[in-house]
Amino acid sequence: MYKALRYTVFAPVALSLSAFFSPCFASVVYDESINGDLSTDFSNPSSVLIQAGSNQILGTTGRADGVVDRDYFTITIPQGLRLTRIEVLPNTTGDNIDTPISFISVQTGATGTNPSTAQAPLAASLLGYYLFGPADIGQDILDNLGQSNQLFLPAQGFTTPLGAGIYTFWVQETAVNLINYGIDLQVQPVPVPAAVWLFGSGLIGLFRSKKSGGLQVA
Ligand SMILES: [Ca+2]
Ligand SMILES: [Ca+2]
Repeated sequence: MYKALRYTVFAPVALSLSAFFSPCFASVVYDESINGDLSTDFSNPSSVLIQAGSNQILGTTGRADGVVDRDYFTITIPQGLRLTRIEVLPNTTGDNIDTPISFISVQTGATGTNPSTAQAPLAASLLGYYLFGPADIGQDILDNLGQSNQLFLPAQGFTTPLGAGIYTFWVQETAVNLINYGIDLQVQPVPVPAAVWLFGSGLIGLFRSKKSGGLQVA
């Protein structure tokens, strides 16, 4: 009985506790200066492997020799995890010639939307989009993406966090030069329901009582 309980009750409790108390170490999962340019093809995004905790993506976008470098990548959030925050990293420069903001979007599925699609249906195909830049460094923009259903060209919108599933991101800057960007996709375990916590706490107390010669399990 205790062996089964260890996996059904104690394991998720321990997972949640470790996630709560563990320090948040930065972890770079994709660096274009090392791993190469993220796919510029909306129909074939790069796959980026993510895990619980920090998932930093560092890249460049903008124009190189007059050609826009779009960056598309797909992540898979497994069952039991969820995307809670997207933090803009200090390397983000934005367009330092004009308005210092760049485009980012997220949508469901493993492919992006053809960027030549008319603006309204393009926006409607996205879960959310946002214009980010140096002013957002250290800030969470996942909630901004989620609120883009309120914009003039509305996306679908969503409430944070984003649960298990396959998602494709698109990052783009149309500046005449290349700019740097960095985002940290922060993934956390889905919290254990309160009822399971109470059940687990009760069993732990029961187990201690039994070991001390107190209350016996029938
Ligand atoms: Ca690219
Ligand atoms: Ca790039």
